[in-house]
Amino acid sequence: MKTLILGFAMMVATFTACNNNDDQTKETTNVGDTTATNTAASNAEVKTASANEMVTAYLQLKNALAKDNDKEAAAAGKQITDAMQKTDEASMTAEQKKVYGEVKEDIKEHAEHVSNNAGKIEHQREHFDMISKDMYDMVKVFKPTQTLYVNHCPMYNDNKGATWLSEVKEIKNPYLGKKMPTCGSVKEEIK
Ligand SMILES: [Cu+2]
Repeated sequence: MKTLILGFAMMVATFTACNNNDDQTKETTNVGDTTATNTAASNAEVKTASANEMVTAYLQLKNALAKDNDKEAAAAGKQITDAMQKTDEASMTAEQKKVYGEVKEDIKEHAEHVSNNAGKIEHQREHFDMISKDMYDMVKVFKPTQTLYVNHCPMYNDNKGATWLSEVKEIKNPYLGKKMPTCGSVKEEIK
């Protein structure tokens, strides 16, 4: 757990730097924030916890990266943050609220980077790696409506490896894409 927290601290440092290098990212984020405020107001009546919508958007992101499609990945990143706008924490159990509270800022930040980085698929994949860790924690407490498979690719990131969630048992690697579509194996089933 300590290693994980340290890891996140280091990632935050890295991504701060990455933000500063990208004026366009800032601009887009600002526009996004304004829209987000409006969306939040108009969705005040949406009562359904959007955890499942987040998972659906995450799976779209995963499938876009597996196809090497950076534009679809960017759109899916936006869908993740849109789903989060609708989240109703009052409808969550204490355990769900705790886990969601721990991961929400992190997921939001990484999803924003994914949506702001069409054209830089390797950069999107770095953020997808982080989102995948948070989504894993989430689906452990928000029972998914469909069976999810926890897959692992040992080669990504100079053989440090990375994990992702999938709705299908068949391996379609989102980290290596068409270069090595079947690299990886199923580690766990969540239902
Ligand atoms: Cu970034």
